[in-house]
Amino acid sequence: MAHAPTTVTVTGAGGQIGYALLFRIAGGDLLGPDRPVRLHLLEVPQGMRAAEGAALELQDCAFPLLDSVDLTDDANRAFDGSSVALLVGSRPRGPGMERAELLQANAGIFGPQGAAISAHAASDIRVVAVGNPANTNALIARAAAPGIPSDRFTALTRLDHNRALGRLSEALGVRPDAIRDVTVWGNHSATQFPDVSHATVDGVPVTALLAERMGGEDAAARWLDDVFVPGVARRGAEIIEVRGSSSAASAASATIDHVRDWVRGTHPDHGWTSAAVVSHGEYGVPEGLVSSFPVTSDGQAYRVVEGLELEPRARARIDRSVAELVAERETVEALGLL
Ligand code: NAX
Repeated sequence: MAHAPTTVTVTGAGGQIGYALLFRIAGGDLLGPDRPVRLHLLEVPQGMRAAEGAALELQDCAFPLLDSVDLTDDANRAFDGSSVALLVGSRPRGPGMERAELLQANAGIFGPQGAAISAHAASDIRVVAVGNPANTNALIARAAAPGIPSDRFTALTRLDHNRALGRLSEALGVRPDAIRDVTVWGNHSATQFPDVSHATVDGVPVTALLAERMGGEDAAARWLDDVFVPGVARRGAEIIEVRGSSSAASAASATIDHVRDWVRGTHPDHGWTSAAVVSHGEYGVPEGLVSSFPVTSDGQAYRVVEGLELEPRARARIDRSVAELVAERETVEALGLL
């Protein structure tokens, strides 16, 4: 039997990630080749013309799965009947802007969007915050939607995860999909910790393979500390330096991966992936924070992979990133926004 169209809402649809995302969604990459989609695009008035242009191009693609495109600057309409909400539009950090100002400006976007989701979305709504500061934006949206189960609110760290896979693939000379059980922990920020201590290729630890290729365990450990971890965390800045603007196609692709694996389920043969989800206290991360963890999905919810041993150095790095999330939450609370 043919499926009814699923409503997918994209905020910031006139921006550069939006432009890279919409055509992938309409082409069937997000939900599958048998799932028609109804696109709801939310923009602010300044972004509306760009979003209109994208909508014209969507029509010109004649995608068989694209049921309709609705463009609005009203969040209540944008989230009406929505089953998937991609929260991309956000307030970027302006020159001289303090972190508290940035958090406040974005709370003014993500709070009302959370409330509109709560009031109008479909009962199976799943939300991913892409716009930065993504983890705390997801926390704010969730706080404004108390009636929706907390496991429906997530933030994107899949781009960081994919960046880690790309870098390891290059270093080891294997395909990215041959590497399993890499984890990105913590905040989508410079403090994030991409962790390979449980990662394997064909059952062989990645750390052992790196040692073999780099002439010993010390050299491999130095590469991980000095090149890999900061390189993954700084990749966004590197893209800006080289490309002249921030990651767009890779961010859109990671957003597709995040939702596709959530909705269709992760494959046991491929191990886990990384996503920022609401903590229930796993690995000592304070309850309620939206922090990145190793996760799998059964097609319903992302669940944290529990019981992994953490070396003291990994523990310290995770604690540092989580402390940053705690500080962001405290700032938002102090501003009376939670
Ligand atoms: P752009 O500035 O190209 O697009 C943002 C769009 O959002 C604009 O068209 C703007 O009009 C719209 N917008 C602003 N406020 C809005 C609101 N209240 N409702 C609806 N739309 C609104 O930015 P782009 O490069 O697309 O990046 C979007 C966000 O993704 C930024 O916050 C960026 O920092 C973040 N990123 C997050 C990543 C992640 O891994 N979590 C990686 C890529 C990216 O840096």
